[in-house]
Amino acid sequence: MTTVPPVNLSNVQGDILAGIPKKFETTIFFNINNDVAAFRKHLTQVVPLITTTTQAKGTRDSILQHKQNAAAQGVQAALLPVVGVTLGFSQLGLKKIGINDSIGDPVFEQGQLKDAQHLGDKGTITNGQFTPDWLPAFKNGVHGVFVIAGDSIITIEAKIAEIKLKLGLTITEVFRSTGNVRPGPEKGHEHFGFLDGISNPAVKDFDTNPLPGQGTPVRPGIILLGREADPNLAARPSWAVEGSFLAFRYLSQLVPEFDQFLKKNPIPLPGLTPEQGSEFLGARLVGRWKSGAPLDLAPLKDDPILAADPQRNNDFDYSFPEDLQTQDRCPFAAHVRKTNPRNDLQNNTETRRIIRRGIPFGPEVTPSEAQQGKTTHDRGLLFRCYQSVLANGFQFIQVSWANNTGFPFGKPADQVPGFDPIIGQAADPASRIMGGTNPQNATANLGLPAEWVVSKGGEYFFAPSISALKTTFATA
Ligand code: N7H
Repeated sequence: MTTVPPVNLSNVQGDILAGIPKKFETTIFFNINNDVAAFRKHLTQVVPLITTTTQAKGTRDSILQHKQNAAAQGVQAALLPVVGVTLGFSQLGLKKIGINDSIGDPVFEQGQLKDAQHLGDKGTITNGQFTPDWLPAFKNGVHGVFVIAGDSIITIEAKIAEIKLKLGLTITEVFRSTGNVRPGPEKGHEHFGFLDGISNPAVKDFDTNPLPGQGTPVRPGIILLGREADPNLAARPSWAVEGSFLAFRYLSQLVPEFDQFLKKNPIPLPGLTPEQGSEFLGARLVGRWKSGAPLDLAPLKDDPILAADPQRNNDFDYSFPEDLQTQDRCPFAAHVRKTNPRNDLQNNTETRRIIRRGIPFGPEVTPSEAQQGKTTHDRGLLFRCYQSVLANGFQFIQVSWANNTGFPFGKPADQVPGFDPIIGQAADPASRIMGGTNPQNATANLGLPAEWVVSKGGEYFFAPSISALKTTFATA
């Protein structure tokens, strides 16, 4: 048996395992122009700008230290200027560069456009050909993506200018989108209002101190190609080792419409005001309260102190004695239960784990949108996640879990779990239902009249290791 070396953290891009600290983030999609040799030559100068895991972890540690110093002096910590860069290529990009050997992932190789219908994205069929309702940039295909994250737009723009100066006329920017952490008390919350970024798996060789609820760290090959437990280890070319697949999705969110739905359908529990019933319905759809407190630990009432405690806010697995067969605490189809069913699946879910990054985009809901219950400004989530096998990670979670009304399986026959109410996509919108939203009437189904998260496109990218960028992608 061959032994696979441990992960070299200076070789893996920083966004994958550590995440780059950010208040703002700009995603730039680009095409490589015809002089590919010039692109590869100029890329040599860009590689040193790509953030490694060691650097991203170092930045996180410095920020923590800086905050602790400020707290010790009783002052508010000023924002440290930080910026980090991630680079990925689509299959079209690999082809353009002239990298023709298979990377061992058919889903990546076909690209997201061909996967759109299978994912459940909406579109039209003309002469048997499906065209999704996507932004043009994603329908035409892009070669690569830069994600530039940092403390401010100014720092980010300066880094973009530096990258563009080095690449000169060898690329054309096709599309960009800038996201930001939401203001004030909404910091860290996505646009529906729920705290995000709480649960990601710990990864062996990187997370030496997993938090309660992260469980046994996943083996690195679940996220990184060519490392321990990569299911397609044998199929990987040497340049793919320590890279990861980045699934990007531009997801618009219909926030005023979502809020109206909650308002119209409060859960009628005795003692709850209509407002509290609506808030409870929101929590039942997501599986966490807006504060982040999980329903499995706080089933009837929000618990902001629990929500703010990283030692407790992820420490649950749906295995209270009554949990696996009832929806008393958390509906089977709640978003977080669908996308990480924890103990609902008796067999190990290690291969289904993904590392989520991403950031909200678009303005806050305006008073007139809120009043009319209608979106007039585009807002949502620039979603991305990392995994070593797309068919096990993002694609599987979306298609086989979120879109699948029967999942999680093995529940009481009279209680169909239903769609994931946040990201589930149905070919027939009339069939969108979710069970168990009312804990006192578990067999009742709630109709979900709309998909409040709308895919406007995306692409599958490969984020290579630093050494592969230097030796295979760039040329001196
Ligand atoms: Fe989800 N939301 O606000 O409702 N997600 N998500 N997601 N999501 C999570 O646990 C949300 C999307 C996962 O380990 C939280 O960090 C929204 C896609 C997974 O318990 C919240 C959108 C996919 C988890 C949201 C969106 C996933 C998760 C709780 C789109 C994959 C971890 C915070 C606009 C296909 C589950 C947290 C676990 C958590 C929301 C997209 C997957 C609040 C609004 C596309 C695996």
